[in-house]
Amino acid sequence: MEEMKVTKFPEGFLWGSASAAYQIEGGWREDGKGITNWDQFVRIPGKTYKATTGDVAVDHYHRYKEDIALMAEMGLKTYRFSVSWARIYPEGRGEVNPKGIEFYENIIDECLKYGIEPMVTIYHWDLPQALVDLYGGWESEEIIEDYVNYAKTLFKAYGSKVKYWITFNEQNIFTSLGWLTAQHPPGKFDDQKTFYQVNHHVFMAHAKAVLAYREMGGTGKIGASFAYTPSYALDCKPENVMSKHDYDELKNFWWMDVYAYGRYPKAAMNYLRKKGFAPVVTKDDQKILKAAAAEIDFMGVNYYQSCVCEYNPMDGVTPYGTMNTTGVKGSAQVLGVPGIYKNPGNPYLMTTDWDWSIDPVGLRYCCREITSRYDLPIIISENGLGAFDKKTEDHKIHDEYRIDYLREHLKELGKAIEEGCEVLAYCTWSFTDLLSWLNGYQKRYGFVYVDREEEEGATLDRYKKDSFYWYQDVIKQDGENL
Ligand code: BGP
Repeated sequence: MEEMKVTKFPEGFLWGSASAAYQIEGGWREDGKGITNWDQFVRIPGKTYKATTGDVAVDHYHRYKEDIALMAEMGLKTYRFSVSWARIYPEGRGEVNPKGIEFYENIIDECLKYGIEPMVTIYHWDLPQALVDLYGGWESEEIIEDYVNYAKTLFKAYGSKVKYWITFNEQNIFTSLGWLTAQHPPGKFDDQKTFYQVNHHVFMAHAKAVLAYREMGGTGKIGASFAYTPSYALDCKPENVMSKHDYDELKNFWWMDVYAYGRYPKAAMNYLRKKGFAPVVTKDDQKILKAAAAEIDFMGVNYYQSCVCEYNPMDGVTPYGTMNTTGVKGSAQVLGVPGIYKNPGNPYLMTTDWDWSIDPVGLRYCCREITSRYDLPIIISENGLGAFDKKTEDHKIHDEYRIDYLREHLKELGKAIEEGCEVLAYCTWSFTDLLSWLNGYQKRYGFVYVDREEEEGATLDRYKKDSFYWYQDVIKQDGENL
């Protein structure tokens, strides 16, 4: 298609940034908060980089005013954050903890004070451990009711102030790492049958929460955030093109089709039936998924990288191998599913120190695919660069690589908008530096540097990086200076 010039982003475009409770808050046992699955998991030796935990994180629990003041100084239009279920319901169900309700109320009010639109993620991976002990967490369909009850509590408490709701963050990631690769709680390995059933429970929880929101009169926007890794066929060899198609059905449309259409992709479902991994889906479930799909207002996209698909023979690579959690470039392995696809590197793209490909066009591809396949508005709920940042002696952080990364992605997003995609918001990951689940504190994403290492004890002071001033200017000029 003809090259388009990036013009102004739409009126009211939400320039934003994002975080998640476990990764920033700390205060892990304060004010009645219950223990979560992550509080337990990080204590298992070898699970996280240098045994890092979110016990203190970047102490946002006590410094939220300072952090939100920095957002206001930057001119942020929206701040996406998550609520920790265990602060609201320490046991996952039962008695509400008023201190938990109050904490997020304060955050929301603080945002509104500066004209920053709060965007709330209801579930960003930290689950009350009590529900795991009680019935196995997401493995039991009992959790659907508890999740919906928790979501309704948030709608009731904050519904008049919050207009953007994200039911789940990256369902595809937390379930894959939880039940296939054992890297997230509950640390199960290659349990495909449970993986698909767990996903079905999450879909039902999402759908019932969306319907509950509408029943309660919610007039804001609601949807889920999907970790979208778009794919390119290695070349025009037909079996490689088919491997891309299979990849998309199994790794992308499996989630997005359910959110947007309320049904699973057919070929993928047939494949899983043959394998004996397909979830149990009742007629009633189908109705509920369809009803909820008609009610979602956007597709949330977390975009970091694209991938390449090549046919993978039956004796080829498996989905399990070393992941780069150290920042030592080149330590990740090529993975795939025998008989279907594998994901070799892309020779046309550079990679980050954690071996993630850097592909601004991939972001545009995501938007175009969603627009043509689902015709839904889009919220880019995460996009950013994890890097080693260095603070100079005079407290400056010259992260021009992050500016380059974000600028190039925003240019492509601008083109997608020009081409007809309706994009409501763009949230960078992340505002302050924070804990990377498996990669410790050394993998930094923020506009604001936080003085802390893997070990506790540093000042936790905040310093604005060069990218802070750059994004401030982008917002001021509504993207015209990109
Ligand atoms: C997404 C998560 C975020 C964040 C981000 C960066 O998958 O939603 O919580 O962690 O990825 O990933 P990482 O910290 O692994 O670099």
